[in-house]
Amino acid sequence: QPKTPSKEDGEFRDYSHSEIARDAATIKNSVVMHLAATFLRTPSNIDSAHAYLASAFSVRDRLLQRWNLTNEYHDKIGAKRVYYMSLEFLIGRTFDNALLALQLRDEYANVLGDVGFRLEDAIDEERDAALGNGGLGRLAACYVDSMACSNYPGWGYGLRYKYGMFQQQIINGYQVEAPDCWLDSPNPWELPRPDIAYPVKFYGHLVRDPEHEHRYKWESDVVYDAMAFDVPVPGYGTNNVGNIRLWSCKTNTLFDLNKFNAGDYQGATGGQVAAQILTDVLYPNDNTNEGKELRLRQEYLFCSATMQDILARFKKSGKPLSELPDMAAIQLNDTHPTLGIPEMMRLLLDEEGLKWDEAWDITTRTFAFTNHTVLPEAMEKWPVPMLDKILPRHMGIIYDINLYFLQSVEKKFPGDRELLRSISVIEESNPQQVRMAYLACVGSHKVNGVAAIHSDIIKQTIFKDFVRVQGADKFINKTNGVSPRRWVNECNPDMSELITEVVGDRSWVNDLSKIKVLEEKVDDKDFCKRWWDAKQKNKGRLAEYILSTTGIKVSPNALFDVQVKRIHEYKRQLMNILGVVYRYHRLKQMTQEERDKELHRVVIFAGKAAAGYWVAKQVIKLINSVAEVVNSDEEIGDVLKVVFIPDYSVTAAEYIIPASDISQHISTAGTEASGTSNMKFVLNGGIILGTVDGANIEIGEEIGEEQIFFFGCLAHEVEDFRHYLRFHQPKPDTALQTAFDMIQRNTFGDAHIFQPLIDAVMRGGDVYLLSVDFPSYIEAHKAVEAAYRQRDEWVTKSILSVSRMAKFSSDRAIQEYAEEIWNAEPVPVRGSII
Ligand code: 7GP
Repeated sequence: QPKTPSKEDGEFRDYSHSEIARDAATIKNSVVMHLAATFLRTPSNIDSAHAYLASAFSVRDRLLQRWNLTNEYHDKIGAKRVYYMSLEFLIGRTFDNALLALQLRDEYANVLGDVGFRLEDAIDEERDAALGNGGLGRLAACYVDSMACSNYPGWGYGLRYKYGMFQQQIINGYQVEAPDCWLDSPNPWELPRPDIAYPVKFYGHLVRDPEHEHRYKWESDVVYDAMAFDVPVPGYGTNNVGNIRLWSCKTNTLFDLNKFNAGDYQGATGGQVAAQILTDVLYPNDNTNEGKELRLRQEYLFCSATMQDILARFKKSGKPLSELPDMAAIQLNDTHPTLGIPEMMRLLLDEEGLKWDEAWDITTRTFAFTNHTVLPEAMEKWPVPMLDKILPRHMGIIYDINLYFLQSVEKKFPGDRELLRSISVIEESNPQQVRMAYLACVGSHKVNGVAAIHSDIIKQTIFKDFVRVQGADKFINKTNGVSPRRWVNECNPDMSELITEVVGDRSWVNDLSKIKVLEEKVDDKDFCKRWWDAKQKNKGRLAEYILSTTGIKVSPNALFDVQVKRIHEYKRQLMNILGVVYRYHRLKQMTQEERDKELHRVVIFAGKAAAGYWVAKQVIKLINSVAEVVNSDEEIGDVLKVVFIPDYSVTAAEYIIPASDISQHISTAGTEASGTSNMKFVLNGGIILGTVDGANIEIGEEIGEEQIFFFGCLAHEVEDFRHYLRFHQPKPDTALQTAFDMIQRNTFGDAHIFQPLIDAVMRGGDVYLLSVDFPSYIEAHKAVEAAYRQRDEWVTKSILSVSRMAKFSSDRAIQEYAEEIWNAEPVPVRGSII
């Protein structure tokens, strides 16, 4: 009688037996085998693209073996699974990450060397998986990375967009969007799973079950098949491999042979086209909501396939549905996957035949929800008529959820009609709208913000009434984090070597608290010099990247001043470039002798603007116009350079972030929920110039305020300033006025183009408070400059900062989620593979 394996019984199978050998000869054989059998090439007939592909496929074999073992193990011991649902996963490249995780980088470098290629060139052949816009999507990628590395049985769920984040070209200073055809070449990092597919219905009508109050049959002819693609997530230094399951719309069954036979060729493929478009494109909106019908259908396809998959996996365990919350935790990455809640209800009521209360209890104990923004323009709302037409059953369920919820509110606060109106999931506008954040909140047992200040703000604003009704305990904070694997170890090899030397080994990569010991090195002159040199080398690497992408030559000896993120009014790239204009003005007023004494500076921008976000696109044009004039001004030379690096991406960030001396995180206080690049910059030895906003605040608390340059008004002051500016003209200080004047004198080309940007400040109520914060912004820059001139102290700041950044590892964040929200435990796959 074979015994049933249990959690305690970790050794029930020795996984090391089936490990593919890791010796040089075996690896070489596998690369050569893939060259021949997967790509029809021989070692004497390859280019670096095939050198990359063959080695990537070989690495993938090793990863997939562990993928299988991990999932088999978790199934067998009945581990509780965590599902991170996100419409965005901004993964970037995988090859180098996988090599490091498997600790096979040197081995593959040698094999490639044998056939005449450099590993670095092979790595450069990989296209980014850019299935996300910005912070929210990259956070999801860091979180699945941490789940794998910390051995949580966690999966990501998302959509496999055929076209990811658009490619940004800069033409004549303007952003021009081109499609990101990232799947044009073979993608080693995804596995098509045609065996795993679920039907997803749209439209149609409902037939009520006369026997059961809450049971309906939903009939519709519009049914699409969502098919799974699995993306393995390498766990660093562990046997565990995570997974991101991405859905793609299957089209082959939709070919209409009858129409084809009748000669209607377009009609024959019409159904396929309609289905395909569902998972064709990522909506390029960051912190905005467009309310498009196609987007709603994407969201539902995603949610329905995911819920069906989760339930199917759970049902294999043979346990009763009431135990689902003990076996699965579902985290909603903002409101985009909120339809998962009514979809889970539909499956439990209509398909499984559960009673409402039972289904609702299971659902709310399984779901939790993360909010990522307080910007009103980002709040998802769907018109009731649209939802009712596309998803009639879900509209009915949402009405019922709301009805029972409002009844419970009425019981607690009898007669408070204003409260019922403001807390209702349905907004009484014309047409009525479903407030998705409210639905997500009602259907979840925990709601969290992403930095301390942000979690406080949501309790005082959008969820204020919910705190009253449901209690403050439901609303918690989970400060964001970033993966030390990608954002230090992979992107900054030289600094990583130094850290490893001080720690004694590379264990800090999975336990960032170990970097604390760096602090002891601040008085070690030799170490400080090597720290500085590592930064200089990174700056040299970025200078080359800038030259190759923009043609602009910059000196690594200048101060590198970086702002890279989505272009958005609240992030205030406009304030940055106006500061540059003012600096340019000052430099022009000086004599050559005075100028020679100035600190040389390279101001670096990168970031994409949503295709329909006109103001943001004008800001890009202004930056490029200023850059053109400043960079070609011979009087100015190397004293000031301005660079806009096109097509910002995860890979570009991996070059840019390790090379910054200072980086700017200058959102109007209270608007940036957290920010995550701020954490990456500091972890790479850069210093922050920022507002008292988002995670900047907690970074300051951790590293000490001497290590960070804060400026600007505080979040609690913003409302009063805005109120004042609604009725009064802003009073720009001389610096800001000077910048405006320079632009208006056509210094950077036709001033008309830029007038709307000035008007937004001077006539549009200055919503983002540029006129308020500009004077302290300029002062903060002066303080940065003075500090940078004291090289020793600067290096001390840099080392101290890094040593105190342990909190901002995504491993810490994931552990908190697991303990306080998911009630999930790490389940390391035993054996001795590594
Ligand atoms: C972003 C926030 O703007 C950023 O502050 C935060 O660090 C990041 O999420 C991760 O939590 N939000 C988005 O990217 C976004 O699109 C709207 O939010 C749903």
